[in-house]
Amino acid sequence: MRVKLTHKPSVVAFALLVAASVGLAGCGGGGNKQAATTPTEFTITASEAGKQLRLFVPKALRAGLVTIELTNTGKAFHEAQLIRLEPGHTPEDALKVIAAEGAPSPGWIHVAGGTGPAPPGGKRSATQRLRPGNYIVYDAPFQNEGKGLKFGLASFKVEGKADDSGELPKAVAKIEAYEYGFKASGLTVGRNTIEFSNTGTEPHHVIAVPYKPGATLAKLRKAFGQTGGPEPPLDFANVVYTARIDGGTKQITQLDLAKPGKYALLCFVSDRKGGPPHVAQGMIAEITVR
Ligand SMILES: [Cu+2]
Repeated sequence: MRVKLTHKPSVVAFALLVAASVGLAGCGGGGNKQAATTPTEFTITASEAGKQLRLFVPKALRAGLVTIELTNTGKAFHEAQLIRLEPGHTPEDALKVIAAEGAPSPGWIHVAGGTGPAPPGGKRSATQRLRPGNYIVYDAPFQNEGKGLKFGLASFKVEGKADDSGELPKAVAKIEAYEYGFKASGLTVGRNTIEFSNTGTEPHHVIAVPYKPGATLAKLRKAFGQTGGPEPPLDFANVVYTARIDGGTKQITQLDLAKPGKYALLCFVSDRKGGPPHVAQGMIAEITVR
């Protein structure tokens, strides 16, 4: 497996980030008093300071239906993976778990959606529920690999009581993830608004990658099913993906499919008990986009 979707965060980078954050002005925040059925807007702005990815995130919002809007004002890719931490656990604790990809995941850390990557100057949003708790936003897009960039990190609180009121917007295109596969329908070339649902019990995301000439589902299964196998015949220059969501949750978000043809849908997340990424357990599907 040569394709990695996480960075190994360095303790030094984190220390620098904390030091840099001390000088930050307040970034607004607070609850939104609109009707309970209207998603609360939660705006995240991302850029860079040199090689350091930077996130500007409100300090708090109320629980319930939320639209997370990521605006990339920088020159690199940015994403906003939300992670909920149970009381008594710090962002530093979470970074150690993130660094140990494939190791068992402790019970106090939960992937919680957010957005996949937005290109430089681009936007990405996700509408979903947020339950009360302490969250971090983690920004380490696959597209930035090998560029010497340091991941971005921010934290915020979701306040109030759990709120199940309101409904997610409707989406024509749907992708459902479960152990271990995908069901997809309604995807077309260009910008898709999708309902991404996780009907399993493990965390999942969906990565969509165009086939390279000569690729077949059988070749992909072989390439991803063994370590040190052949390079998967996929066009990773045109990869798009969603944030990771927990079992039993869903969100409305966007997936930009640049060109027509066959795509692989993949999941690189591991089970909470640890082990190989789901793609190595057969979590691959083929779709044809027109
Ligand atoms: Cu998965």
